[in-house]
Amino acid sequence: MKWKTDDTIAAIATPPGVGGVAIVRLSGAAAPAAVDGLFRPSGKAGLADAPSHRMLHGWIEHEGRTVDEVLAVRMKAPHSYTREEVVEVHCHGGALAAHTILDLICGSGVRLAEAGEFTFRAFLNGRLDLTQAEAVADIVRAPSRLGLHVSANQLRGRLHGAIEEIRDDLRHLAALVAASIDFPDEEAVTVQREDCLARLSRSRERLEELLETADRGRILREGLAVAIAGKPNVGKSSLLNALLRENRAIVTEIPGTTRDTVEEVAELGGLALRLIDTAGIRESRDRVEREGIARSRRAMELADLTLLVVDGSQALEAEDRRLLEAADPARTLVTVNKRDLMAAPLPPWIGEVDRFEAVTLSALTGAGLDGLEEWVRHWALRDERPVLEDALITNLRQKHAAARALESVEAAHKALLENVGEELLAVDLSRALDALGDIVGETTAEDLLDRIFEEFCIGK
Ligand SMILES: Nc1nc2c(ncn2[C@@H]2O[C@H](COP(=O)(O)OP(=O)(O)OP(=O)(O)O)[C@@H](O)[C@H]2O)c(=O)[nH]1
Ligand SMILES: [Mg+2]
Repeated sequence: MKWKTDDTIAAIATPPGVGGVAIVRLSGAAAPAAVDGLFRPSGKAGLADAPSHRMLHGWIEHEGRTVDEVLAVRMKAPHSYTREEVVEVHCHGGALAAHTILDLICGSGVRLAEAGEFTFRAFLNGRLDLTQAEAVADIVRAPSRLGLHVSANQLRGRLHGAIEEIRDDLRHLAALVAASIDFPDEEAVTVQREDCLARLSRSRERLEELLETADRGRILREGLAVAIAGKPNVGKSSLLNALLRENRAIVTEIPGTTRDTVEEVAELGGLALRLIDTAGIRESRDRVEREGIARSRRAMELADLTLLVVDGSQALEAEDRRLLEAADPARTLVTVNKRDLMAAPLPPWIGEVDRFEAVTLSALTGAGLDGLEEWVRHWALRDERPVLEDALITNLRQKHAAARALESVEAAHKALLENVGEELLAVDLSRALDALGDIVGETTAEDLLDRIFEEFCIGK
């Protein structure tokens, strides 16, 4: 591990800029003494004698000069975020007071914390598992109300708890298998075969359920990437503007107006949407336009969902048809635009696109926009309730590890059914347990841990 963990670290925990309060945070055995060296409490006790979690009022002084009026609080080990001695100094906001205090503290044998180092210590000292540490970073960056909700649940240990339940079953099995190998006469696995099969089935089902949540978990955490694509002049940029309720992208009656992709975030009922308006797709000789079109195609490939916009007041053209043929119905919504110009509620060609779900609307008047929004929200969340209250897999790291665990549980199940012997069963179980250990951070490789904690901000 790249970080030393037996020293005391300090950082400013609040964001830079002018504000009411800034917080300098320290963690490690030397924290109370380091602050006491500068702190003149207005009461009797300094931090060394202070009860845990009690705010003390006083002044930070250095060489006879007053630096700031502050509140200082000590959180005694192990009742702190890192489980170490933690001290926070709440001083006035703005850059100077906090920086001066941090400077003075670091002069007294304390070093500056790296990004994520407090949370890393919390993880190392067993205060948080890896899923909870990831949730801390996600809460700081949550793009939407639902994203925050999902991450807060994860911090409370929803995913951790779900993984631990599966591990308990598998550990129990692994112990039985080990006993059977050591004491073959007692035939522990044979005697308890039904129970073993039941535990493996339960673990498999639970892992399958968890893996099913992975895409929605990620979408809630990061937001849903939505490409708005189609041939030129069908109203893609108008739709972006309508969804944003703001004139963000240029709209004109000239086909080929949008040259480059335009990305903006909108919030839809608590869900973050990353909307990507794209250049209209057609054959073109213009070099700039061709590059724009290549970007449009890439945006469609990378998006979770594509709104394939078609002009409902016109016949389908070869360009529309090509796009429809290439689109994946599972993640494409045919968005029939310019409803205000249509003679009938549906365009005459609607039967030709019945592989897809479709909505009709007018980006110009806003009619039908709510129907589109409702559809998108439902597509992303399906039945919102159970999803939001459940344990969710929220990132690729967790998803890959869960998939590995499932594979090994399935192999173990097969091994038991086919009576291939306890040794092979033991291998499968130990692989499954390792994969689950990776999710919670017990068996995770050091360089991976380094990378995860590097993504945190300073002071967290
Ligand atoms: N009547 C009507 N006109 C619309 C509607 N949506 C867009 N338009 C008009 O269609 C023209 C093209 O709109 P844009 O939003 O620029 O179309 P686009 O698909 O982004 O076009 P490119 O960027 O060239 O690919 C403009 O004149 C819009 O005002 C609609 O729902 N009804
Ligand atoms: Mg456009």
